[in-house]
Amino acid sequence: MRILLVNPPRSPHNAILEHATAAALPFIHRKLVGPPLGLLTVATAVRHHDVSLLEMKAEYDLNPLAAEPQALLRQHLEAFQPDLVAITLIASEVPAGLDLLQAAKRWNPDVVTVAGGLHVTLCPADVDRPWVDVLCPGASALTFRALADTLARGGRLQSVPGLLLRDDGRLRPTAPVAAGANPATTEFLVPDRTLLRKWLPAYVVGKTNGPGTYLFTSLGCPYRCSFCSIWPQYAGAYLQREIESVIAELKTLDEYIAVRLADANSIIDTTFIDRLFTRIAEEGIRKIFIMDIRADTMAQNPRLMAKLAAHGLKVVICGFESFRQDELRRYGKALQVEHIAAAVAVCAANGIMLRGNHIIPPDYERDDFEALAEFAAANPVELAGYTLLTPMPGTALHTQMQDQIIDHDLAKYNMFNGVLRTRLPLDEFHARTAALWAVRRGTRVL
Ligand code: B12
Ligand code: SF4
Repeated sequence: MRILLVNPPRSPHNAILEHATAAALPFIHRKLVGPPLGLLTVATAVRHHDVSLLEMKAEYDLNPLAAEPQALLRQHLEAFQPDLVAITLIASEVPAGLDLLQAAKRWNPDVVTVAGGLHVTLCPADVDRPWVDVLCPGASALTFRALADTLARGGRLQSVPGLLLRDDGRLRPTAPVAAGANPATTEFLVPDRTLLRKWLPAYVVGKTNGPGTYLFTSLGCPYRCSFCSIWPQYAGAYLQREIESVIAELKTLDEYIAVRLADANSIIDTTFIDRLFTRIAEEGIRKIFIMDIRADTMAQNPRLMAKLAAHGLKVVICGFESFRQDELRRYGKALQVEHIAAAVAVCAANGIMLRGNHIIPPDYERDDFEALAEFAAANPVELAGYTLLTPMPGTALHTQMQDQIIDHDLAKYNMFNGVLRTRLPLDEFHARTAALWAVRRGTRVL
């Protein structure tokens, strides 16, 4: 089987960026690119076939001279002549991804088109198009292997569990996958990073002088924030890897200088992470680590944070979400506002760069923007982010706010576009959010 795996381009829609002043522009990330860990895991599962990766985020998003995505795909189709084209989809990349699968089908109607990833797991109906032959929801690398192997030997896909198959114009499920499969332990596959060699320079993080990569130590999250897609993706489960499996993977990452733990939450089990970093030290593994850590976890575990910093933790990404307790409650975010200031202090004390993200709800008025700007200036971090409360399809928030959605174009569901009815005029709402991006390190450059 010749299998082409496609990481689609980022959605170009960014209303915050469009409304930004020159002072805020440099801080709003537009071309943030990282290795597609899910697709690389899928690649490992089918490594015994002939596999090619088209990484459009590196190939297209970062290259102003690149051909348009459809033309790029066409070049790859001609050069590689795949039998199967598979794509990974998050919400905002669904429209572009569907167009690419349609182009593949037009190029050769015999090509089998497959969609997988987060959005396929949460909302398969959104991907139901006549030119999409198969959906692979869930952590489906091994399902995809069974699919490819079955096609290769001329078998019937109806015999492969875990698929949604187009049959007589409709998507029909095959048998469910066996219960108890665990993609973090028994079914863990080391992502095939060799497919990324060509794009390594695209993955240089910040001012480091080498590429970075991602690695997960856990999947899912035990918390239940209403706006979050991650716990619905794993049906509420939290799956942790084994420490020695993480160490073994880290030992394969010689060409990478930085490692971002792609966990929803890098620290749920403090004992696990403490032991992991003891082992990292014992093995002499030296990396710049980037981790997503909750503010309360940092506030309550200053000694652990100091230990992680001593062994390479340099950047923490943290969802502050709100500076108001009632808003946190509204989002189902089990966090105390005072933990934010404490987390800022813990990071400052340990030389850790903190990226804190605030969520802007649609009912914010001028006073609310002003109050948030004051809070952000009083709690300085290396880079503060301000994204819009977005009812991602498949989340509890989407169900709660359905009647307030004014824009259903999935390409805008990347947290940078207002899709809910706002109190302020939408242009002003975007402009005020954009202006907040200039509030950093305690300085207001408004
Ligand atoms: C790393 C990461 C990134 C990286 C790069 C990701 C990439 N693929 O290029 C960076 C930092 C660049 C990034 C950017 C963005 N991200 Co992001 N990101 C993540 C993060 C932290 C981890 C993803 C991951 O690697 N998971 C581990 C892998 C193994 O899982 P997986 O990808 O789901 O793949 C498995 C299955 O889904 C399935 N699968 C996946 N693809 C396919 C394809 C086929 C064919 C098959 C068969 C199976 C299959 O099998 C895989 C193996 O089990 C998640 C949050 C999280 N912890 O999950 C957010 C997350 C995916 N990102 C999100 C968002 C919104 C974005 C941005 C739009 C943010 C922004 N405003 O700029 C951008 C745009 C996307 C981009 N790529 O540039 C949201 C998506 C929400 C949604 N419902 O769409 C998430 C869930 C974060 C959140 N808090 O909500 N992101
Ligand atoms: S926002 Fe963070 S803490 Fe809340 S459910 Fe999602 S990953 Fe977990």
